[in-house]
Amino acid sequence: MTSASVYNRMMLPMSFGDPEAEYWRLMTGVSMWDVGVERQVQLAGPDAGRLAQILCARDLSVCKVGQGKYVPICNHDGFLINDPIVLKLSDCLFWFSIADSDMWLWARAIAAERGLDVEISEPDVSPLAVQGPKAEAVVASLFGDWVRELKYFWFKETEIAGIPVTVQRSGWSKQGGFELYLRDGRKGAALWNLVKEAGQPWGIGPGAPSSAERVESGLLNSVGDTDETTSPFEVRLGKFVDLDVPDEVVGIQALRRIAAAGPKRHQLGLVLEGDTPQPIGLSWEEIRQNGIKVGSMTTCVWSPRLQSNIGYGLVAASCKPDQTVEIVRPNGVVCAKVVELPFF
Ligand code: THG
Repeated sequence: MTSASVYNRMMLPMSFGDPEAEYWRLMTGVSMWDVGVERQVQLAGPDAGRLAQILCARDLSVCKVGQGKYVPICNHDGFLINDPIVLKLSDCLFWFSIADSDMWLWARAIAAERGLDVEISEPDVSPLAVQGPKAEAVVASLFGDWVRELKYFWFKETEIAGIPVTVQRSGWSKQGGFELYLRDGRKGAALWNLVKEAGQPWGIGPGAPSSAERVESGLLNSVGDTDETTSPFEVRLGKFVDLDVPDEVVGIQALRRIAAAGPKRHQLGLVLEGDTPQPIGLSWEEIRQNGIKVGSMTTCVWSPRLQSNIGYGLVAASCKPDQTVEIVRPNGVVCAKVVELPFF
Protein backbone atom coordinates (compact mmCIF):
# COMPACT_ATOMS: atom_id res chain seq x y z
CA MET A 1 0.00 0.00 0.00
CA THR A 2 1.33 3.43 -0.86
CA SER A 3 1.15 5.99 1.92
CA ALA A 4 1.77 9.64 2.63
CA SER A 5 1.90 11.97 5.57
CA VAL A 6 1.71 15.71 6.16
CA TYR A 7 4.84 17.77 6.90
CA ASN A 8 5.11 21.54 6.78
CA ARG A 9 1.50 21.57 5.54
CA MET A 10 2.46 19.55 2.46
CA MET A 11 2.12 15.95 1.39
CA LEU A 12 5.19 13.79 2.03
CA PRO A 13 5.17 10.48 0.14
CA MET A 14 6.03 7.82 2.75
CA SER A 15 5.98 4.48 0.98
CA PHE A 16 5.53 3.13 -2.51
CA GLY A 17 4.06 -0.15 -1.32
CA ASP A 18 6.77 -2.26 0.31
CA PRO A 19 8.47 -0.51 3.27
CA GLU A 20 10.80 -3.42 4.04
CA ALA A 21 12.08 -3.60 0.45
CA GLU A 22 12.47 0.18 0.47
CA TYR A 23 14.49 -0.09 3.69
CA TRP A 24 16.88 -2.66 2.19
CA ARG A 25 17.23 -0.65 -1.01
CA LEU A 26 18.39 2.29 1.14
CA MET A 27 20.78 0.07 3.12
CA THR A 28 22.37 -1.75 0.19
CA GLY A 29 21.67 0.28 -2.96
CA VAL A 30 20.19 3.65 -3.73
CA SER A 31 16.81 5.22 -3.11
CA MET A 32 15.26 8.51 -4.31
CA TRP A 33 12.93 10.56 -2.13
CA ASP A 34 10.67 13.50 -2.88
CA VAL A 35 11.34 15.60 0.22
CA GLY A 36 9.97 18.85 -1.18
CA VAL A 37 8.34 19.28 2.26
CA GLU A 38 11.76 20.33 3.55
CA ARG A 39 10.94 23.97 2.87
CA GLN A 40 13.55 26.70 2.77
CA VAL A 41 13.16 29.81 4.89
CA GLN A 42 15.28 32.29 2.99
CA LEU A 43 16.98 35.28 4.63
CA ALA A 44 18.17 37.85 2.09
CA GLY A 45 19.71 41.27 2.62
CA PRO A 46 22.39 43.17 4.54
CA ASP A 47 21.31 41.76 7.94
CA ALA A 48 20.75 38.16 6.78
CA GLY A 49 23.90 36.86 8.45
CA ARG A 50 23.14 38.67 11.68
CA LEU A 51 19.59 37.30 11.76
CA ALA A 52 20.80 33.78 10.94
CA GLN A 53 23.03 33.93 14.01
CA ILE A 54 20.34 35.49 16.22
CA LEU A 55 18.07 32.56 15.34
CA CYS A 56 20.47 29.76 16.20
CA ALA A 57 22.48 28.69 19.18
CA ARG A 58 25.36 27.34 17.08
CA ASP A 59 28.27 29.61 16.11
CA LEU A 60 27.79 30.47 12.42
CA SER A 61 30.85 32.74 12.18
CA VAL A 62 32.79 29.64 11.08
CA CYS A 63 30.28 28.74 8.35
CA LYS A 64 31.74 29.43 4.89
CA VAL A 65 29.87 30.30 1.70
CA GLY A 66 28.96 26.92 0.17
CA GLN A 67 28.76 25.22 3.54
CA GLY A 68 25.81 23.93 5.54
CA LYS A 69 25.44 23.39 9.28
CA TYR A 70 22.90 21.41 11.30
CA VAL A 71 21.57 23.83 13.93
CA PRO A 72 19.17 23.79 16.87
CA ILE A 73 16.61 26.63 16.81
CA CYS A 74 15.40 27.48 20.32
CA ASN A 75 12.81 29.81 21.76
CA HIS A 76 13.58 32.35 24.50
CA ASP A 77 13.29 29.62 27.14
CA GLY A 78 15.98 27.54 25.42
CA PHE A 79 13.48 24.95 24.21
CA LEU A 80 13.85 23.41 20.78
CA ILE A 81 11.41 24.56 18.10
CA ASN A 82 13.16 23.35 14.92
CA ASP A 83 16.43 21.71 13.81
CA PRO A 84 17.16 22.84 10.26
CA ILE A 85 20.24 22.68 8.10
CA VAL A 86 21.47 26.21 7.43
CA LEU A 87 22.95 26.78 3.97
CA LYS A 88 25.09 29.88 3.47
CA LEU A 89 24.69 30.81 -0.21
CA SER A 90 26.46 34.16 0.19
CA ASP A 91 27.24 36.65 2.95
CA CYS A 92 23.74 38.08 2.54
CA LEU A 93 21.75 34.98 1.51
CA PHE A 94 20.90 32.04 3.79
CA TRP A 95 18.47 29.14 3.61
CA PHE A 96 17.12 27.38 6.67
CA SER A 97 16.09 23.96 5.40
CA ILE A 98 13.48 23.33 8.03
CA ALA A 99 11.87 20.50 9.92
CA ASP A 100 8.13 20.44 10.59
CA SER A 101 7.33 23.75 12.34
CA ASP A 102 6.63 27.37 11.39
CA MET A 103 10.08 28.93 11.21
CA TRP A 104 8.95 31.42 8.58
CA LEU A 105 6.66 33.17 11.05
CA TRP A 106 9.30 32.96 13.77
CA ALA A 107 12.07 34.46 11.61
CA ARG A 108 9.83 37.31 10.45
CA ALA A 109 8.79 38.13 14.01
CA ILE A 110 12.35 38.18 15.36
CA ALA A 111 13.58 40.26 12.39
CA ALA A 112 10.82 42.82 12.89
CA GLU A 113 11.32 43.05 16.66
CA ARG A 114 15.06 43.60 16.20
CA GLY A 115 14.58 46.13 13.37
CA LEU A 116 16.74 44.16 10.92
CA ASP A 117 17.16 44.92 7.23
CA VAL A 118 16.38 41.48 5.80
CA GLU A 119 13.74 39.98 3.56
CA ILE A 120 12.30 36.63 4.61
CA SER A 121 10.57 34.38 2.12
CA GLU A 122 9.87 30.79 1.18
CA PRO A 123 11.46 30.48 -2.27
CA ASP A 124 10.57 27.93 -4.94
CA VAL A 125 13.02 25.26 -3.77
CA SER A 126 12.19 21.56 -3.37
CA PRO A 127 14.78 18.99 -2.31
CA LEU A 128 15.03 15.53 -3.87
CA ALA A 129 17.13 13.14 -1.78
CA VAL A 130 19.29 10.41 -3.31
CA GLN A 131 20.38 8.14 -0.46
CA GLY A 132 22.24 4.91 0.08
CA PRO A 133 25.73 3.46 -0.52
CA LYS A 134 25.31 3.74 -4.30
CA ALA A 135 23.98 7.33 -4.24
CA GLU A 136 27.38 8.86 -4.95
CA ALA A 137 27.80 6.80 -8.13
CA VAL A 138 24.40 7.90 -9.40
CA VAL A 139 24.86 11.59 -8.57
CA ALA A 140 28.40 11.57 -10.03
CA SER A 141 27.12 10.02 -13.24
CA LEU A 142 24.65 12.89 -13.56
CA PHE A 143 26.70 15.88 -12.41
CA GLY A 144 30.34 14.78 -12.72
CA ASP A 145 33.05 13.51 -10.43
CA TRP A 146 33.30 16.81 -8.55
CA VAL A 147 30.38 15.72 -6.37
CA ARG A 148 32.64 13.04 -4.86
CA GLU A 149 34.78 15.82 -3.35
CA LEU A 150 31.86 17.54 -1.58
CA LYS A 151 32.22 17.34 2.20
CA TYR A 152 29.24 16.67 4.46
CA PHE A 153 26.66 19.51 4.22
CA TRP A 154 28.74 21.40 1.61
CA PHE A 155 26.92 22.27 -1.59
CA LYS A 156 27.29 23.77 -5.03
CA GLU A 157 24.81 25.57 -7.28
CA THR A 158 24.66 24.07 -10.75
CA GLU A 159 22.23 22.96 -13.44
CA ILE A 160 21.41 19.88 -15.42
CA ALA A 161 19.51 19.84 -18.73
CA GLY A 162 18.43 23.41 -18.04
CA ILE A 163 17.13 22.56 -14.55
CA PRO A 164 18.65 24.74 -11.81
CA VAL A 165 19.66 22.67 -8.78
CA THR A 166 21.79 23.03 -5.67
CA VAL A 167 23.65 19.78 -4.96
CA GLN A 168 24.49 19.08 -1.31
CA ARG A 169 25.97 16.09 0.46
CA SER A 170 23.22 15.56 3.02
CA GLY A 171 20.02 13.68 3.70
CA TRP A 172 18.01 12.27 6.56
CA SER A 173 19.77 8.91 6.77
CA LYS A 174 23.17 7.65 7.82
CA GLN A 175 23.64 5.65 4.61
CA GLY A 176 25.26 8.52 2.71
CA GLY A 177 24.00 10.52 -0.21
CA PHE A 178 22.97 13.86 -1.59
CA GLU A 179 20.08 16.23 -1.83
CA LEU A 180 19.29 17.98 -5.11
CA TYR A 181 17.50 21.22 -4.26
CA LEU A 182 15.30 21.83 -7.30
CA ARG A 183 15.03 25.59 -7.92
CA ASP A 184 12.17 25.58 -10.40
CA GLY A 185 9.03 23.77 -9.26
CA ARG A 186 7.81 23.39 -12.85
CA LYS A 187 10.69 21.01 -13.56
CA GLY A 188 10.15 18.50 -10.76
CA ALA A 189 9.00 15.66 -12.99
CA ALA A 190 11.90 16.31 -15.38
CA LEU A 191 14.44 16.12 -12.54
CA TRP A 192 12.77 13.02 -11.06
CA ASN A 193 12.94 11.27 -14.44
CA LEU A 194 16.59 12.21 -15.00
CA VAL A 195 17.61 10.74 -11.63
CA LYS A 196 15.43 7.67 -12.16
CA GLU A 197 17.05 7.07 -15.55
CA ALA A 198 20.62 7.70 -14.34
CA GLY A 199 20.07 5.36 -11.38
CA GLN A 200 18.92 2.36 -13.44
CA PRO A 201 22.39 0.69 -13.54
CA TRP A 202 22.44 0.79 -9.73
CA GLY A 203 18.84 -0.37 -9.28
CA ILE A 204 17.48 2.94 -8.00
CA GLY A 205 13.87 2.99 -6.81
CA PRO A 206 11.48 5.38 -5.10
CA GLY A 207 11.31 5.63 -1.34
CA ALA A 208 11.02 8.07 1.53
CA PRO A 209 12.79 8.98 4.74
CA SER A 210 12.86 5.62 6.54
CA SER A 211 11.57 5.58 10.12
CA ALA A 212 13.41 2.33 10.80
CA GLU A 213 16.75 3.51 9.45
CA ARG A 214 16.60 6.89 11.13
CA VAL A 215 15.81 5.41 14.54
CA GLU A 216 18.53 2.76 14.18
CA SER A 217 20.92 5.59 13.23
CA GLY A 218 19.86 7.87 16.09
CA LEU A 219 18.58 10.80 14.01
CA LEU A 220 16.22 13.20 15.73
CA ASN A 221 12.76 14.00 14.42
CA SER A 222 12.19 17.33 16.13
CA VAL A 223 8.56 18.02 17.04
CA GLY A 224 7.86 14.25 16.95
CA ASP A 225 10.56 13.37 19.51
CA THR A 226 10.36 16.64 21.44
CA ASP A 227 7.72 18.47 23.45
CA GLU A 228 7.37 22.17 24.30
CA THR A 229 9.98 22.00 27.09
CA THR A 230 12.73 19.96 25.41
CA SER A 231 16.15 21.59 25.37
CA PRO A 232 18.78 20.60 22.79
CA PHE A 233 20.85 19.02 25.58
CA GLU A 234 18.09 16.53 26.33
CA VAL A 235 18.00 15.17 22.78
CA ARG A 236 21.74 14.85 22.07
CA LEU A 237 22.09 18.19 20.28
CA GLY A 238 24.31 19.74 22.97
CA LYS A 239 27.31 19.38 20.65
CA PHE A 240 25.60 21.79 18.24
CA VAL A 241 25.13 24.52 20.89
CA ASP A 242 27.87 27.11 21.39
CA LEU A 243 27.28 28.81 24.73
CA ASP A 244 29.61 31.72 23.87
CA VAL A 245 27.59 33.02 20.89
CA PRO A 246 26.58 36.69 21.33
CA ASP A 247 24.00 37.57 23.98
CA GLU A 248 21.56 38.68 21.28
CA VAL A 249 21.02 35.05 20.16
CA VAL A 250 17.48 34.00 21.05
CA GLY A 251 17.44 31.69 24.07
CA ILE A 252 21.17 31.75 24.80
CA GLN A 253 20.82 33.02 28.38
CA ALA A 254 18.32 30.23 29.08
CA LEU A 255 20.59 27.66 27.40
CA ARG A 256 23.51 28.76 29.60
CA ARG A 257 21.32 28.30 32.70
CA ILE A 258 20.06 24.90 31.53
CA ALA A 259 23.59 23.74 30.71
CA ALA A 260 24.87 24.86 34.13
CA ALA A 261 22.03 23.16 36.00
CA GLY A 262 22.33 19.96 33.95
CA PRO A 263 19.40 18.61 31.93
CA LYS A 264 16.69 16.80 33.89
CA ARG A 265 15.81 14.43 31.07
CA HIS A 266 17.73 12.65 28.32
CA GLN A 267 17.02 10.70 25.17
CA LEU A 268 17.96 7.02 25.18
CA GLY A 269 17.23 3.98 23.05
CA LEU A 270 14.71 1.28 23.92
CA VAL A 271 14.80 -2.34 22.79
CA LEU A 272 11.38 -3.85 23.36
CA GLU A 273 10.77 -7.47 24.24
CA GLY A 274 9.26 -9.63 21.53
CA ASP A 275 10.28 -10.55 18.02
CA THR A 276 7.24 -9.68 15.93
CA PRO A 277 6.79 -6.28 14.31
CA GLN A 278 4.40 -4.08 16.25
CA PRO A 279 2.46 -1.18 14.76
CA ILE A 280 4.38 2.05 14.64
CA GLY A 281 3.67 4.21 17.71
CA LEU A 282 1.34 7.05 16.77
CA SER A 283 1.68 9.05 19.95
CA TRP A 284 3.89 9.19 23.01
CA GLU A 285 3.57 6.18 25.31
CA GLU A 286 4.24 6.23 29.05
CA ILE A 287 7.47 4.69 30.35
CA ARG A 288 7.48 3.37 33.93
CA GLN A 289 10.05 2.07 36.35
CA ASN A 290 8.71 0.28 39.43
CA GLY A 291 5.25 1.53 38.58
CA ILE A 292 6.27 5.20 38.48
CA LYS A 293 6.29 7.29 35.30
CA VAL A 294 9.86 8.21 34.30
CA GLY A 295 9.23 9.50 30.78
CA SER A 296 7.76 8.72 27.39
CA MET A 297 8.54 6.60 24.38
CA THR A 298 8.39 9.17 21.57
CA THR A 299 8.68 6.81 18.61
CA CYS A 300 8.76 3.05 18.03
CA VAL A 301 9.58 1.06 14.87
CA TRP A 302 10.45 -2.47 13.82
CA SER A 303 14.20 -2.71 13.21
CA PRO A 304 15.00 -5.12 10.38
CA ARG A 305 18.65 -5.23 11.45
CA LEU A 306 17.99 -5.88 15.16
CA GLN A 307 14.87 -7.98 14.56
CA SER A 308 13.26 -6.10 17.44
CA ASN A 309 10.91 -3.22 17.99
CA ILE A 310 13.07 -0.27 18.98
CA GLY A 311 12.28 3.24 20.09
CA TYR A 312 13.43 6.44 21.69
CA GLY A 313 12.73 7.27 25.30
CA LEU A 314 12.72 10.81 26.63
CA VAL A 315 13.30 9.90 30.25
CA ALA A 316 14.36 11.28 33.64
CA ALA A 317 18.12 11.60 34.14
CA SER A 318 17.83 8.87 36.80
CA CYS A 319 16.83 6.34 34.11
CA LYS A 320 20.05 4.91 32.67
CA PRO A 321 21.36 2.50 30.01
CA ASP A 322 21.19 -1.21 30.91
CA GLN A 323 18.15 -0.67 33.12
CA THR A 324 14.76 -2.21 32.37
CA VAL A 325 11.56 -0.20 31.93
CA GLU A 326 7.91 -0.93 31.24
CA ILE A 327 6.13 0.78 28.37
CA VAL A 328 2.37 1.25 28.42
CA ARG A 329 1.42 0.32 24.85
CA PRO A 330 -2.11 0.41 23.37
CA ASN A 331 -2.23 -3.41 23.58
CA GLY A 332 -0.62 -3.88 26.99
CA VAL A 333 2.53 -3.30 29.02
CA VAL A 334 5.80 -4.32 27.32
CA CYS A 335 9.23 -4.56 28.95
CA ALA A 336 12.19 -2.87 27.30
CA LYS A 337 15.91 -2.55 27.82
CA VAL A 338 17.37 0.96 27.94
CA VAL A 339 20.44 1.48 25.71
CA GLU A 340 22.70 4.28 24.49
CA LEU A 341 21.97 5.89 21.11
CA PRO A 342 22.60 5.40 18.27
CA PHE A 343 21.75 1.71 17.87
CA PHE A 344 24.29 1.55 15.00
N1 THG B 1 17.61 17.69 4.66
C1 THG B 1 17.20 18.94 4.43
N2 THG B 1 16.39 19.59 5.25
C2 THG B 1 15.91 18.95 6.34
C3 THG B 1 16.29 17.64 6.63
C4 THG B 1 17.16 16.99 5.75
N3 THG B 1 15.06 19.59 7.16
C5 THG B 1 14.34 18.86 8.14
C6 THG B 1 15.16 17.77 8.79
N4 THG B 1 15.80 16.98 7.75
C7 THG B 1 16.20 18.37 9.70
N5 THG B 1 16.75 17.41 10.63
C8 THG B 1 17.96 16.79 10.47
C9 THG B 1 18.42 15.96 11.50
C10 THG B 1 19.66 15.35 11.42
C11 THG B 1 20.45 15.54 10.30
C12 THG B 1 20.00 16.32 9.29
C13 THG B 1 18.76 16.97 9.38
C14 THG B 1 21.80 14.92 10.21
N6 THG B 1 22.46 14.70 11.34
C15 THG B 1 23.73 14.02 11.41
C16 THG B 1 23.82 13.39 12.79
O1 THG B 1 23.09 13.82 13.68
O2 THG B 1 24.62 12.49 12.95
C17 THG B 1 24.94 14.89 11.15
C18 THG B 1 25.03 16.11 12.00
C19 THG B 1 26.39 16.78 11.98
O3 THG B 1 27.38 16.10 12.35
O4 THG B 1 26.51 17.98 11.67
O5 THG B 1 22.28 14.63 9.15
O6 THG B 1 17.53 15.80 5.93
N7 THG B 1 17.65 19.57 3.35
